[in-house]
Amino acid sequence: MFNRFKEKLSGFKEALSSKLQEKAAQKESQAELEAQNAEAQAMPAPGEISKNQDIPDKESSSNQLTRAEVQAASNRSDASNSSSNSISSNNFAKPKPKNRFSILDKAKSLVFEQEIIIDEKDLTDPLWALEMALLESDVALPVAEQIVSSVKSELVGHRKKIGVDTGQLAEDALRSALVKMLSANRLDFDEYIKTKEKPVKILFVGVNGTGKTTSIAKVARYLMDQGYSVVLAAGDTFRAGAIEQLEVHGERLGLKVIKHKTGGDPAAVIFDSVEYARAHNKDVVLADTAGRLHTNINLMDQMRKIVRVTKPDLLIFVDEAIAGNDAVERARLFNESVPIGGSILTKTDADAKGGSAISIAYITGKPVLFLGVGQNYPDLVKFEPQWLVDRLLGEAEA
Ligand SMILES: Nc1nc2c(ncn2[C@@H]2O[C@H](COP(=O)(O)OP(=O)(O)O)[C@@H](O)[C@H]2O)c(=O)[nH]1
Ligand SMILES: [Mg+2]
Repeated sequence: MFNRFKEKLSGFKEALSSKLQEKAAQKESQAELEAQNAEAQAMPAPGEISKNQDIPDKESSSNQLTRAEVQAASNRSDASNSSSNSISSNNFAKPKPKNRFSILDKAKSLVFEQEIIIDEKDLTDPLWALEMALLESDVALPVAEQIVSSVKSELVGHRKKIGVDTGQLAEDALRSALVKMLSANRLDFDEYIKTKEKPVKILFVGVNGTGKTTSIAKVARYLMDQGYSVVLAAGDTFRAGAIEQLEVHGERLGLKVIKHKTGGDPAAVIFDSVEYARAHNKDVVLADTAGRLHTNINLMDQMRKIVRVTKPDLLIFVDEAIAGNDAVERARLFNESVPIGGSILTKTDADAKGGSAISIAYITGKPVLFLGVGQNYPDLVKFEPQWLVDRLLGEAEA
């Protein structure tokens, strides 16, 4: 699940990491320079050393010891290379204190503890990498832009300890941007069903083969598990075999399926189903419809008529996550044609990119209600931003 999405995001993490490392390195060498300057100022000039020699100073005596050692080393190198003589004696003229490295190490560790402040300039490359990763993962353009701007405002001005993991920083910013994005349009399906006058009429629409009929069976099972009674309406009268397919599910689930003949009027089937539900005190009617392409004017007109006549309480658009941007575009067009109340994205289990799951609610302005994650009845997950983001960012297995 979403393997390509995770792969693509590594570019963003790496770009941010290398930018901040560069910045930290600059700060480190600056601190090193400052430490050296401070040390040079603190060191007495060679002439002053002899003047001050009568002052018993632990540090300067240790310095002298060092000089003796350096002299010995220098003599040894003189023997093998006479040209280095002047250099060695030059070095000798500017003795280094024994604790030089500890000062430097201290300076470095202070830098390590120090913070760098992330500014907009640091983010140009990483955010470009992020936008590319999102677009390549089939996230719709306006959605990718929104995420990038949200990540940017999260990171700009952020104070980061130099020693703190940059990958985590990148991930946290993205996580919060995604959760924010996915939380924008929510509808609690359970609460909706609970409070709605019965029977609740739910109509499923979408293109062919995306998983409408399977999703109806899954939602039926989901509702039955909560104690609701359900009737199925075989509103796909268009395709031979569609009625039988729903009947098989009805049999397995022990549910009444209301059907007419193939080629019959779908609105009439749904109307009868609602009548049946009323007469038998059933809680929910789940109505199937024929798959239709958003480009087929006749079928889209037929769908509008079904909606006009049957007046569903909730119209659910079903599409497959693996269709990526196509699914999002279809959702947009269906939503313009009929008032969809939410979506179900199926085949998320087979989706490597995650783009449609991220984009669809934002583009339609309507919530994702469920994700299909397999072919069996329990393979239906109530949509939760956190659940999805955990899987998109690879912190939870599918
Ligand atoms: N892997 C997977 N397959 C699914 C999922 N939902 C539906 N399918 C399969 O998709 C195919 C088409 O489903 P169907 O319900 O007939 O689509 P419809 O034409 O829209 O009614 C079937 O083989 C289903 O088993 C899902 O969430 N995951
Ligand atoms: Mg079907």
